[in-house]
Amino acid sequence: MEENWTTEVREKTEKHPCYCDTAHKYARMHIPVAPKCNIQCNYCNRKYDCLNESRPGVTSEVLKPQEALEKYKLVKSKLSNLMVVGIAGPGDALANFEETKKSIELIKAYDPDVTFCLSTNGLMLPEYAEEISKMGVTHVTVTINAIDPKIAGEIYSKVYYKDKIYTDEEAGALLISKQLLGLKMLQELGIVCKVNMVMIKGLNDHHLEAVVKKIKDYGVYINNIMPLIPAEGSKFQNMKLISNGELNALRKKCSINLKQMYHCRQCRADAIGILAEDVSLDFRKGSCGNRL
Ligand code: CLF
Ligand code: SF4
Repeated sequence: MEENWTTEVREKTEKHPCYCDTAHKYARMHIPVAPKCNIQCNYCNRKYDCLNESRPGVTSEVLKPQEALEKYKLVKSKLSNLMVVGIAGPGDALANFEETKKSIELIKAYDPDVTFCLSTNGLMLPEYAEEISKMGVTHVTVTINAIDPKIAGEIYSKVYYKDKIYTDEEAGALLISKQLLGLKMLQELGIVCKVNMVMIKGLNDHHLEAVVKKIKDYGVYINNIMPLIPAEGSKFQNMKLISNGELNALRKKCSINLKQMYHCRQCRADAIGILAEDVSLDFRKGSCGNRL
């Protein structure tokens, strides 16, 4: 809820290119420090040395926290409009909590004013919400694709939680309960929340409106419905595509309940720059800053 935000959080939101549709001139930098994941989404295929694909889960490299700091210093020296450091994989930010925490601490010590943004499937949010708030994270994205455990069970094949593996509906129910509790905690902590959703034809496309209605009560600030990218090698690689018309019709319907994001670029885990132009190529190993 916006009434829980501090002035600083409010100002940072106005300069966050994913949370504010008039902030497109500001840049974000993803630091790919989180390779592991604690669930298996059927649409996911992570690639760690991928140069030519642009979608979530791919990166040309995985960085250690110290390397992320060095890269941050370089990017900051070249991009005066850099406002946000995001951790968006290539796995899950909270399934790699030590690396996420260390990276934020190092960058925060170097640049206390930068906005920290995390993206997570939400499984570990109840465990870490308070700590990430103390670390200075002000913006968190949770990807929620269903609130019906049966539908969720068809989207996630496995959930790994506290040394146990959950599958099917049980996996779906566990993940949903953690996501909703996590959202509630974030809201109470004054963290700005975005919920991303992957729209999957024939699976959750008719269910997402109900998801949006549900999360509205959890103080979510903005909703980002994205079309499934059927990644090669993933279980959903042959799924039918959602058309732009279908996507925008759903967004329009959902906008009655929640502010919608229309400018997502479904970016890589190492994306850098303004949303309209990923310049991460300029900062990849062996080419750092060459084109700038
Ligand atoms: Fe990165 Fe995500 Fe933060 Fe933005 S991306 S962690 S909220 S700083 Fe943005 Fe990229 Fe869309 Fe994500 S355009 S995929 S919504
Ligand atoms: Fe892949 Fe993200 Fe799903 Fe993990 S949460 S399996 S990284 S899409």
